[in-house]
Amino acid sequence: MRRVKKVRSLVSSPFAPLKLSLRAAAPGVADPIPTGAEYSVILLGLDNAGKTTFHEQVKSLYLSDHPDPKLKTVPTVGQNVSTLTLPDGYLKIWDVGGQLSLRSLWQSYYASCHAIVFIIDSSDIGDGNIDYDQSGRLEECRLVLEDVLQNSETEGVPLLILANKQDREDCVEVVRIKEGLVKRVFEGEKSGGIRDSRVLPISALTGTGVKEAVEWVRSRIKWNKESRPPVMR
Ligand SMILES: Nc1nc2c(ncn2[C@@H]2O[C@H](COP(=O)(O)OP(=O)(O)O)[C@@H](O)[C@H]2O)c(=O)[nH]1
Ligand SMILES: [Mg+2]
Repeated sequence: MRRVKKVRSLVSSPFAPLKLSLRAAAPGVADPIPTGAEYSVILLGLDNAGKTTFHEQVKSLYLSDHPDPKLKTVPTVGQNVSTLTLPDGYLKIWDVGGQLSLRSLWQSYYASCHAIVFIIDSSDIGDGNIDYDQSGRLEECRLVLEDVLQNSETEGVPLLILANKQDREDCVEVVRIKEGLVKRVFEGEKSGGIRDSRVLPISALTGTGVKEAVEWVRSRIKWNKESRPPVMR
C-alpha cells in the first residue's frame, strides 16, 4: 500500500518521469545521478517559436560530449529534458510542447521551476507593437505571456524573453519587441508583479546569442535562490 502511494506521488510531479526513466534505463547499476544543487528551467512560447531548436543548441554547447544540434525539429508532444552540469550546480532544461492543446500542461511545471525562458518567433508577430498591430501571432503571444506571468506560482521567477529568428530578414528587431510588446505587458495589470527579466535577441538556428541566454539564466537563478532554493539531489 505504501509503495503504491509513493509511485503515485512521483508520477503526479512533472519532474518525475526523468527520474523514473533513468532508473529504468540502468537496472542493477549504481544510481548515475551525482549529488548537488539542481535548478529547473522551462522553455515556453507558442508552437514553432524555436524552443526545441534552442534546446538543441544549448545541449550542443553545454553537454560534455557536445552532440551535434538536431536542427530538423518536429513539433514537440510531451517534453524533451536535459541536465547540464555547470560549476554552480545542475541545470535541468524542460522543453515542453507549445501547441494550444498542450499549454494547459505548462502550469504543472511552474511551482518547481527556477527560471522561465519565453521564446518568441520575431518573424511572426506583425510589426511587434500591440497598440497598432493585431496581425501575425502577436496577440496570441501577448495573451500566452500574460497568462504565464499571472499565475501565482510563477511569481518572482526570473523571466528571460528571447526574440528568436533574428537571422531572418523579415524579423522584428529586439528593441521594437521590447517597447511594443514586453514593456506593455509588464506595465499592464497582468504583469504578475516584480521579477528579474530581460529580453535578448537570438537565432536558435545559427546559435547566435544562445550562450548569453544560458549565462543570464545561470546568474539570475543564483541571485534568486533564497526565494526559490535549488533541489538538492
Ligand atoms: N530562421 C530561423 N528559423 C528557426 C529558428 N529557430 C527555429 N527555427 C525554425 O522554426 C521551426 C520551429 O522550430 P522548433 O524549434 O521546432 O519550434 P518549437 O515548436 O518552439 O519547439 C523549425 O523549422 C526551425 O528550423 C531561428 O533562429 N531562425
Ligand atoms: Mg518543440
